Amino acid sequence: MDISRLKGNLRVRISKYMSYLLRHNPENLRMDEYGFVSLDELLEKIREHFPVDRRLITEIVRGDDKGRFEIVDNKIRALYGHSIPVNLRLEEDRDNRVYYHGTTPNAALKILKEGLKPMGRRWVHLSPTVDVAREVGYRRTRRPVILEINADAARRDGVKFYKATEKVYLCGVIPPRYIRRVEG
Ligand code: HQG
Repeated sequence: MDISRLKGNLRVRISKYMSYLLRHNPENLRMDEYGFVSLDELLEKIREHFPVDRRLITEIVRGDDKGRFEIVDNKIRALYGHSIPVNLRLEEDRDNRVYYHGTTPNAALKILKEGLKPMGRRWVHLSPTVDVAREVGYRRTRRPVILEINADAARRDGVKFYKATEKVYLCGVIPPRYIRRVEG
């Protein structure tokens, strides 16, 4: 990846680089089947590009507004967003009766016809509230469309939803019959 193109302050750029390595391309890092790499190896790799120490990495992880990463023992992984195959072993969520998905008007039209698909990632990403979905949508458009997923009905038909973080839930393909437009 072209590190010089990463935008934001130092912490944001480091976080984006971590997301790149842990979600999409670990390069020479050894990653286990659950998506974890050694924190020391990651640190060494980030140091090739940024002046960091272990404390800064743990601060970035702890202070992350979306809980993007998880540190367990001396290992670190991304909790969502992967395009590479990993077995996250997340807990199934049976509490939320609906989820939301914020997207562009164009994508929303397609989704209502074909269903929600993971596209470039391993899983479809859903939000627990309209507000969170709106934030996700704002990444791509000034006028996000918010779709509601009827999780109760989908679960009855065998669909499973997994909690990645407080703000991100993951699932496989969602057929259009469980999806309706609620805003935008
Ligand atoms: C769309 C960020 C056409 C889908 C965010 C989305 C999130 C379809 C795009 C997390 C489609 C995929 C994930 C279909 C889905 N036809 N378009 N059938 N099905 N789409 O980035 O959910 O900051 O892979 O609506 O905040 O936008 O990186 O998914 O627009 O939490 O931590 O295809 O990534 O978090 O885009 O975002 P993405 P997403 P981070």
